[in-house]
Amino acid sequence: MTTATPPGLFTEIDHVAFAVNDLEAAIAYYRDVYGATVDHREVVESDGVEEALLKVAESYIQLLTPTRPDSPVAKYLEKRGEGIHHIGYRVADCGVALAAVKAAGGRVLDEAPRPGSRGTTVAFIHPKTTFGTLVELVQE
Ligand code: CMX
Ligand code: CO
Repeated sequence: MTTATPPGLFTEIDHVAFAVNDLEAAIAYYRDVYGATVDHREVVESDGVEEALLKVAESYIQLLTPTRPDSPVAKYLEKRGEGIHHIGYRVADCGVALAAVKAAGGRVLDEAPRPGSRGTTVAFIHPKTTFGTLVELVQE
């Protein structure tokens, strides 16, 4: 008799996010060197970021730059410099995934799912409880 493996919470990698000082320069670099083009641009005031999403197959590269000094991305650039800021994992239901993280003792940064960019529903998990990487749960 075989035991069915329960389905995982992550359905796909939604995006890999990079903190950059100069959004236009980063967009030009990805276009000129890799031929990657912007699929969507947005200012997310609640997060204090301007972002560009470059589509790669079914996932995105998310280039992020701060719009104000108290933005989480401004703090990141100041402290750690440019680099990978977070990973967005696509999930079928953000509320269900967030509840699973909480049940496992994870330190969540959002008590409930909230709006993200591109019309998504998201929740963040603190990097100190995810082996060092800020995690975003993304429901399309
Ligand atoms: N990745 C990994 N480690 C990070 C980090 C990141 N992105 N940001 C901060 N840290 C580390 C710091 O280096 C620091 O480590 P040490 O204590 O070892 O020095 C620690 O986490 C700081 O933790 P903190 O004081 O609790 O938090 P900060 O004020 O530095 O803020 C964080 C960090 C993750 C809580 C904050 O950035 C946050 O709430 N992020 C969620 C929202 C967000 O990032 N929005 C922008 C993206 C929006 C989008 O994707 O569209
Ligand atoms: Co993101």
